[in-house]
Amino acid sequence: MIIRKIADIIGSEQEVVTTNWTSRRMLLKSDGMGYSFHETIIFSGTETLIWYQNHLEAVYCIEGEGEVELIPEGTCHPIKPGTMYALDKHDKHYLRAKTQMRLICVFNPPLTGREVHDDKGIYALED
Ligand code: 9YT
Repeated sequence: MIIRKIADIIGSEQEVVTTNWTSRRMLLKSDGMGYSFHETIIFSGTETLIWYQNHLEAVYCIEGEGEVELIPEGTCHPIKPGTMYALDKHDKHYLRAKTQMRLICVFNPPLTGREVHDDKGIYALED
């Protein structure tokens, strides 16, 4: 069994901080679960271009408000506590945070640890 506490992840190698968000990566590829599991904080007022061409991601909002806009369709979906979205088709989108948002995120294949978006919003596959 693996037991981890968010307080031990914050500020460690398993937290990745960017301009728009911070990602506390609680389970990674090396843990052997077949997925990675993160708590992500999206900073208030930010807009992030995301296009996970190499990963599937499910996102569950537990705090804050924002929206997802699909590209190029322009369809917008409000995100608030209790809403989950799953990027089952490698959907390109903008994630906008009206307030700070706390999201629980699961990635398949699992992240290895230090991934950040490239200029197209993609996480590279590290192997
Ligand atoms: C919702 C989303 O994908 N935000 C970007 C960060 C990502 N969740 C991560 O690496 O934890």
